[in-house]
Amino acid sequence: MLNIVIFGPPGSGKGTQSTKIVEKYNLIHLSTGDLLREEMENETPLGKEVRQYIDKGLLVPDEIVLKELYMRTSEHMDSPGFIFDGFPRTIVQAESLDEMLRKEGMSISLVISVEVEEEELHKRLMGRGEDSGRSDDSDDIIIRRLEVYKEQTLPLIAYYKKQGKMATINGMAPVDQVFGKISRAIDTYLESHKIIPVVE
Ligand code: B4P
Repeated sequence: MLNIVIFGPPGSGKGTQSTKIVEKYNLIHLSTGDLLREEMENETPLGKEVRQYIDKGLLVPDEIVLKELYMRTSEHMDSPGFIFDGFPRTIVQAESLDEMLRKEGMSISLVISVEVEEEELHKRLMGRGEDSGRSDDSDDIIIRRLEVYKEQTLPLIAYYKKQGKMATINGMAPVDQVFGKISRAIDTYLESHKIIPVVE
């Protein structure tokens, strides 16, 4: 199995690149952001609860995200692998993911960290806000999300570096160029572990 975590600050292009990775490597895409937004759009009780956090630029509590993620992961255990997009975002989430995979005889293969300068992140998210109308893509909320990223999510870099799983990619380039670099990192991993990707 090929299990990839795509990691980076808000607006670094995790969702954009995940779509391309899924197409090329035939993985199951699990975006906690998309799952939570789906609940919000459907106005479920869970959706109403998570909106309070997302609209303030805060992380949704670990127990909610973990429950949602486990449910979706368990539906696809026979797949060639997963791309975890925007998850984990805290050390608790990372430890729980490792534990969940371990119980299934699996582990994280590779963590792709996409690095983008803060000014560019702000510009991209403001641009997306204009097109998508996403409630968390407004000026002050973007600033809060970037602060939350630094406080709660950045420590994961050390966590995964210690495991020797981190590939750092410069995300300050057009989408296809960033994808080229990500593909090379994944292909290098596959070659060195003698894994043949499942392509349909
Ligand atoms: P997410 O849905 O994960 O969204 P994101 O981090 O804002 O965006 P992403 O990095 O995927 O950027 P994208 O490709 O769209 O999280 C939203 C919220 O959900 C969080 O703030 C949190 O509240 C909650 N949440 C989610 N997961 C959670 C968890 N695990 N725990 C707790 N809470 C959680 O790209 C952004 C824009 O840039 C787009 O407009 C795109 O077109 C553009 N772009 C992308 N790549 C580009 C490039 N190379 N050049 C120029 N523009 C580019």
